[in-house]
Amino acid sequence: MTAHGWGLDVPNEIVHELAAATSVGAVGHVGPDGDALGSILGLTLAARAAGKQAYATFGEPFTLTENFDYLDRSTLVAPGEFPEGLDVVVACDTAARSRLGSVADRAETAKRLIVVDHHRSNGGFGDLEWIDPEAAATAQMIFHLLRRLEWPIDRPAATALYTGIITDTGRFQYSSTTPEVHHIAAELLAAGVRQDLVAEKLFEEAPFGYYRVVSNVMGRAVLEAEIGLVWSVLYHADLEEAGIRYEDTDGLIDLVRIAREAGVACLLKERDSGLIKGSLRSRGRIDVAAIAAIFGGGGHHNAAGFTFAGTVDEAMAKVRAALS
Ligand SMILES: [Mn+2]
Repeated sequence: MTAHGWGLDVPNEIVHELAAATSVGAVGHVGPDGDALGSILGLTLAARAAGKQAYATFGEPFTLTENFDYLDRSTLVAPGEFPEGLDVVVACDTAARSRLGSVADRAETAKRLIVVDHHRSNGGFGDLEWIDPEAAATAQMIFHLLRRLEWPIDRPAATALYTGIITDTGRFQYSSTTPEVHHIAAELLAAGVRQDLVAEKLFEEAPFGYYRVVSNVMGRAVLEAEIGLVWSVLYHADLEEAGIRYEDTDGLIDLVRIAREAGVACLLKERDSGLIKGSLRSRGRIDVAAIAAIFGGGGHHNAAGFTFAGTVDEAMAKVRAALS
């Protein structure tokens, strides 16, 4: 096997710090996706089962879509209730300190802050770091870490880790889906994950108002075939009209990006704060993390994001300039 032979590359120091800890925290990035949430819950549920005090959180806004209702969130606390001075806090799936949002200061009161992440752009912001861009999901790294620790991975923890893997691999579709990923998924299923229920909740359920939002966003999509770009915009008014929340729109980019004529897809989302959140996807030739970096954002080669203070036209002008 390569360096990715079944978790042999977990740094020993990180294993030792967690094994010795009495209290363990895990924090994910703001607006957590399945991987951030699955990683912090998987780690803390296993820590609690191993006899540790365990707390998970993420920065404000402290809200989650109902699609995650099937997850055991008994270790999850609001950012204001996340204890200070924990023995170890692990920042999961978080590419930069700023992505911790309102929980960053509290996380840093830990005796040891450990960063576990698979974003190539992660420059490290902890006392100890394990950054592996080859990992398909941070949850995959947490799985290896738990195996090394010999902490129990019961059904709730396995379900959380499975959630991270299935979301970050696009349901086992992306090139990051190695034989090892399937091997881990098999172990998680053996631990009792109900993959049929997970898939139904994550991918086959949305509020009815989502139909209108899809209709609006897909209806205003623009193809710029000469530069291989397809893009659209979600306006804040779309959400108000449909009566759904921003958190319910994570899957929109997967619809915008299907145009055969485009190698790159961009979805801009207007936030009520006046900022624009941009999501970028690539079919592989173009590194969209490099485009996101122009805006101060980051991510992966094929999937990246950024926040922009300006107008839709200004943001698209920068994306076009990067592509031309
Ligand atoms: Mn991830």
